[in-house]
Amino acid sequence: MWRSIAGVSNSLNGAFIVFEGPEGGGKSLQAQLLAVSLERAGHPVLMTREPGGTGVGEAIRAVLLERGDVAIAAETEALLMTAARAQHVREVIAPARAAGRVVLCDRFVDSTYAYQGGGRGLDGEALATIQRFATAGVEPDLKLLLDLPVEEGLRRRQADPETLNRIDRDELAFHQRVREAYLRLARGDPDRWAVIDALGSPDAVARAIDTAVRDRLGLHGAIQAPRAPYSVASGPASS
Ligand code: ATM
Repeated sequence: MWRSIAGVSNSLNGAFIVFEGPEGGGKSLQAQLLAVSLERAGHPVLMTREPGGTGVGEAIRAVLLERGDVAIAAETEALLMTAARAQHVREVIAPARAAGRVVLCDRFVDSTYAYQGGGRGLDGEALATIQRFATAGVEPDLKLLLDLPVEEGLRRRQADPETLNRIDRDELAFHQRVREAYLRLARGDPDRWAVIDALGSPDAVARAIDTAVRDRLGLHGAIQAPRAPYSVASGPASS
C-alpha cells in the first residue's frame, strides 16, 4: 500500500486524501476536479463523502442534516457522525485503498473535531477516543483545508437556499469557531495538512490543490500539469 514518503513514492496506489473546511469552500467541486485530474493521469479513484458513503451512513446523514424537526444534542450529533464513519471506513475506504484506488473523501475525522469540538464545544479527548474506535487507525495521507472567511462561505451557501441543511443554519459565531478549530488543527500537523485559499476562482483553487498533492505526496509528474480548463458554469460549489 502507498505511503507518504515525500520524494520517494511515485505511486498513488491506496492514497487517502480528504477535503475539509467550513461552508462554501467548494469541497465537492474540487474533489470532482481532482478526481478527473488523477484519472487522466491513470490513477483509479474512489470519491466518497461524510456523513454518508454507505447505506447506513446516508440514512444517518438524512437524520442529521435534513430533519429540522427533531432535537439532536451535541453528543448525539458527534456519536452519529462517528457511527457513520465506522461503517464508511470498513465498507468503503479500507477496501478501496486495499484495491489500490486513490480515495478522495469529502470530510472525515477532522470535521468532528472542528464542528462538534470547536463549534459545539465538546471535549476533544472524548472525541479522539471515539474516533480511534471508529477508524481503527485508518488515517488520511493528506488533508486539504479549503479555507475562506466564514461570512463569504455562508454568503455562497445562502445563494442556494434549497440546499441549506440544519448545521448551515447555525449562528455565525458557531461557524467562526469551526473555522478557527480547522486552522488550529492544520497548524498542529503541518506535514499532513495543506491550507488552500478557497477565495480564488475554481480553476485557481484546483491548481493549488494539484500542486499540494504533487508536492506533499512526492508525486512530481504524476498529475498532468497544467490542468485542462474546466467549465464551471455555476460558480463555486455549494459545500
Ligand atoms: P457538507 O456535505 O455540505 O459538507 O455538509 C455536511 C455537514 O455535516 C457540514 N455542515 N454543514 N453545514 C459539516 C457537518 N459535519 C459535522 O458536523 N461533523 C462531521 O463529523 C462531519 C463528517 C460533518
